[in-house]
Amino acid sequence: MASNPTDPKALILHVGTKHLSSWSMRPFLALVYAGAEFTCRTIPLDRPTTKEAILAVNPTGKVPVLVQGDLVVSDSLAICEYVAELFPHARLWPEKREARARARSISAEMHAGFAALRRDMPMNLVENRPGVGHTPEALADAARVMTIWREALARSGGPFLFGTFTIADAMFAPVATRFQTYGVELDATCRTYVDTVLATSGFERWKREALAERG
Ligand SMILES: N[C@@H](CCC(=O)N[C@@H](CS)C(=O)NCC(=O)O)C(=O)O
Repeated sequence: MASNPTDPKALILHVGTKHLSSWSMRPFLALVYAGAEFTCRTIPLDRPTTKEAILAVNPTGKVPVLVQGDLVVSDSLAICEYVAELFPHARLWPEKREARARARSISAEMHAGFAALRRDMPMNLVENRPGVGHTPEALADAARVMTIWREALARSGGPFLFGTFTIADAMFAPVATRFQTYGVELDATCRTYVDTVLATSGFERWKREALAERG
């Protein structure tokens, strides 16, 4: 739901082109899952005006950025953390301390790593490219992701990594889309998990808006 952007407490999430911006998708999913009212504004990526447009809302020059009055929260994971604090009822981190530590640990690993997977299979929601980008480095990253998923799902019993949807699922959602569009081979557990993430209302809404943006 859109908030009234003139309200000083209104949340405005600035994102990059939706079918391409994997970093932007993550806080969007967290906000939707939390039931937040927010306005989402897209800054088109890869244009001569992109940098200037982003710098007008975020001095780091990156999207996503969440703006609430004079508060500017930059970076996908930091925004997810803020959303978790704003909407504690949504339990965007697991309730149990150990599970929370595990969820934060794999979210940080996702945030800081997997460069080859990002480089060789960049997120693109509107192009199916099975077999493309299957370099040894990217497949090694994919194998590590699947190990993370299998371990978390075995411990929690699913359907999400820590039972219910958490920030960890938001962080890995763009990888789920890549596995689908690039045709990465998955076992039954990972296939079910990918299908679960892609069936969330947050992802469906992001994809719908991504397609609408393309016209
Ligand atoms: N670590 C940042 C990465 C953000 C990022 O790289 N965003 C890209 C779009 S997905 C961006 O702003 N690109 C525009 C640019 O660098 O000019 C995060 O987690 O939010």
